[in-house]
Amino acid sequence: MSKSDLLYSDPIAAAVAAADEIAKKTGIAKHDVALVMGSGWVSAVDALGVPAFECNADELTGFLSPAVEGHSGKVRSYEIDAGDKKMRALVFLGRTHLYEGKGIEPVVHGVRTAVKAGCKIIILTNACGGINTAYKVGQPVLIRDHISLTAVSPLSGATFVDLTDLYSKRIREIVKKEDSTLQEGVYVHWRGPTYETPAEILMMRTMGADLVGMSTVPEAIAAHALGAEVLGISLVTNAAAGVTGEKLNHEEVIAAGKAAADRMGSLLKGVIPKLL
Ligand code: 8IG
Repeated sequence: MSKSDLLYSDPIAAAVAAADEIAKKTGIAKHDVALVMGSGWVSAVDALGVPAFECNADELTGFLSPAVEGHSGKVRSYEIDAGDKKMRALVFLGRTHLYEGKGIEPVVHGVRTAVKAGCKIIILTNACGGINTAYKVGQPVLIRDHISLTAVSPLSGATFVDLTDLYSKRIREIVKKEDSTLQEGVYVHWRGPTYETPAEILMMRTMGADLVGMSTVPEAIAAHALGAEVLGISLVTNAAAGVTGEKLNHEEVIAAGKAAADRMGSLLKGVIPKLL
């Protein structure tokens, strides 16, 4: 059986296997918090200092090779000073998306691995389109809730999972204490790889959505189902289709991410020690 067969036949066993490999490679039995760095967020992680460990994600059971520019596909471990104690952060630089067409399992494998590696808190970052016309490009927004327009769940079987506090209110309050200018919004998950039409953006706004992107939602569900607390932060890197009349492009996303990296980095560095 190849390393990715296990991902599809028994995804939880694959996550346990990858978590064991991380513990062996890092020499750290248990990590505390995981961060998934989306497009534009990768350089924000520099604020956490020098990693204690780094490997390519595809050296671990179940991880696919990266597909998108700005997603380098590395797994890192950081030691974080949290007053009198030390925390261990597991960082994924890049993620797998539904639009890659490999199914839902690889999309949620990173967060499942993180929970099995001990992480009780999962921080999901992304770059997204702003539907809410009050948002500016370069603005971070805390995800308060989501709408799944893919309706693809990482879960199967008759276990019914409550999602009323999916994006932990406790953690959102901690983050807002760190930066009182932060707003909250509702994130819509769109499969992609096409962006929306202007008519679809109008539909989403009418439904009560503020942000739109192609990630985060399946990972939040998978992490929550395994008992972790979830924080979602979106960086608005473009106005959604039809909002300004401009066309959308990936270079704009990367540039807005680079411009906001310092602010996002110090936000994460400030927040992480207060989470446990
Ligand atoms: I960055 O406008 C980024 N990701 N669906 N729509 C969708 N995903 C995105 C967008 C956007 N911008």
